[in-house]
Amino acid sequence: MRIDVVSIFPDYLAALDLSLIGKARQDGLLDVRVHDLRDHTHDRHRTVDDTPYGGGAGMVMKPQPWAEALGHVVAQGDPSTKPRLVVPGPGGQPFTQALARELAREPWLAFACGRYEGIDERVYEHAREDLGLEVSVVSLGDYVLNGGEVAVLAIVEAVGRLVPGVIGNAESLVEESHEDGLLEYPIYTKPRTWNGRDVPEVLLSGNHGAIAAWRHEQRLARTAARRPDLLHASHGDGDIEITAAT
Ligand code: 6GU
Repeated sequence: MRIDVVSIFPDYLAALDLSLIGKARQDGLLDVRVHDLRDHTHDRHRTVDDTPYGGGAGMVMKPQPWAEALGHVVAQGDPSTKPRLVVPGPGGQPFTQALARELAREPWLAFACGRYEGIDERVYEHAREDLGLEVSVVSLGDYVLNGGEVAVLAIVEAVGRLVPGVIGNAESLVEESHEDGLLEYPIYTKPRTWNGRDVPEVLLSGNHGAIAAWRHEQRLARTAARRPDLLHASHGDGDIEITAAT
């Protein structure tokens, strides 16, 4: 998968050299390219923002550097392929495991990191109508970050680990929180007694049926306590509502 990221703080994305994603880049599974938006300005001050029409607090990112940067990214691919453009922002659709799976199937993603109050709306229209890109505005949750960079780190990590080959043991991907609508069960390792606390007896029993039943109960209890909203969420894409608790 190819991933382009445009930002005024390219150093923020240095973390993509590390850990699993860094390894996947070394292995040639992910081709990540980070671009400095200011390389597409032409004034002495390398200006990327200006005051909002209609008034209001904060600054708005100017359309011209964005149009040029996106044109530069698109021009790097062959004419038949285009990236899906992901713009992180608190006003976007929620980023979920389902969306991560969807994005992991794309051959090419481009991320536009906004700062300040956001990017001039005409950039989105330009990307869709003139460049022919599918544009998705994506939010990590109901709180405000200062810019899209931290969100891109999260999204690329969540998506990158779903790209075939990035995680050696594909089985570890299925037994995870949010893969089937319930949170994960509690886990333990050696020693059997630590700090006066014992590992739950059932896990030492060797009774795989009992262990599976205990883990399922734990998942339900934990989901009810921490994320009751998940217990009544509909799953899948059909018209039948399946309740996770059943
Ligand atoms: Cl994706 N971006 C910004 N700037 N703030 C956020 C967010 C994203 N998700 C939640 N808050």
